[in-house]
Amino acid sequence: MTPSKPLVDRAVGVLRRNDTGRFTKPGPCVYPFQWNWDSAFVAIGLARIDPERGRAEVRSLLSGSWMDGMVPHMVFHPQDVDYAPGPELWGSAEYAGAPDVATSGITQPPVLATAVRALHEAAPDRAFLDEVLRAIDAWHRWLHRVRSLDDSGLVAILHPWESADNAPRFDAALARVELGCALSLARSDRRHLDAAERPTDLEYRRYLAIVEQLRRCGFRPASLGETPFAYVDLCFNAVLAVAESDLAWLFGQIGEDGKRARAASARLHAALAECWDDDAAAYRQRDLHGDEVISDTVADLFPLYAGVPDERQARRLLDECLWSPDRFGPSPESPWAVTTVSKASPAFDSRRYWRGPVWINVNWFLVRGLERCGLVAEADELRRLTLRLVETSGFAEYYHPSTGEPLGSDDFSWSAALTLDLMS
Ligand code: 2M8
Repeated sequence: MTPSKPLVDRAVGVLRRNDTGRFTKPGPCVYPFQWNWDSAFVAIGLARIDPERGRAEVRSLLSGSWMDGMVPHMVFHPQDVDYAPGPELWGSAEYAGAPDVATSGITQPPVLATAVRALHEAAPDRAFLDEVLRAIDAWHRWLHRVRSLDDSGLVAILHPWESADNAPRFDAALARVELGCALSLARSDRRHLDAAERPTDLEYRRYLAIVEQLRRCGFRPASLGETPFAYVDLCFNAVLAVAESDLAWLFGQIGEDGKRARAASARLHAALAECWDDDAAAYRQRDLHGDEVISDTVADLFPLYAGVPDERQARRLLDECLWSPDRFGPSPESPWAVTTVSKASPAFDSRRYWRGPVWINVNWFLVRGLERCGLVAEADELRRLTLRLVETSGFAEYYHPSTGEPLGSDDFSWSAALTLDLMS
């Protein structure tokens, strides 16, 4: 593909403007701190234009690592900014093993190893690998140690903020979370964005109630069954499967065999394959306190990203779900894909955050997945559609699937960064 110069320049401009010098803000006003997978996506984009700056992004994220290995979902580098709920929600300084910088007490999908691989492929730097691989390995080990459910290798998320916030697949599990939370419901997002594009106050009260309960056990529950919210998210697990395989590859680059990571990836791969539902042509999700279900959200398709489906399954997943005009794919009335929730689902909402709009990171994962499963022409088609969307509507946080209207934050870093990767 021939890169269109202005789009590249515009994407680079967004990353430069959101660069605080130490880390890249996800968005100019709404998201002024450092988020975990946002920084990984940013580093994937920076690999294409400025690998040295990409390495700095990784370093600053890892400066928030906890002693036990967790890389938190947010790092609150000291700044005077308008953001709530901020560091006081988490009170990380009160907990043994927290870093000097204030952070959240939960994590996010581990895209980081994949970002480090992208940086290394763009500009090999052995010293950098020596510097960061142990910390990433410690994070992955932490996930298996602290978040494993059973021998399957699948891990649980303990908060919707560890994946796609208000996605309908979390509704039933979230509804079981008891309210009665003492924490204040201050929300800076409402000062910048339309309420119809964000989670509701009731969802926020439950998010805070989970944090309040997690704080009581120092964010490390003795048993996952006793936590207010625990969910086997296929997006998170597919990301981990790929990250483990990328980490094994990176260890190979420094002459180590990466055996643990390779085995973990293979185990996750096999466990994800077991989630296939042949009637639905998609994968089943599991709430720890409920039954396995087809959630009708795009996460049901995420094992594709890890190359899990066989040829027949990948074709069916594509035809019956991902590219189906009535489900997640483009249709004459709704030409922008992939929707984050099936259009056939009663929960579908074309404006509200993770409940329907199109997200660039989701499309990026799916392009990689289609390629991994040998559906190269289909990957190209999704890549073209995604680039047309950013060309038409700019680097929004998310997009209305019928009109392409930009929604959420403007000048969104990961939309710009992943555009750079999709164009290369
Ligand atoms: C969103 O999450 C934050 C809370 O962590 C929010 O809702 O305000 C999510 O889209 C999350 O995936 C993302 O990392 C973060 C920053 O872009 O925003």
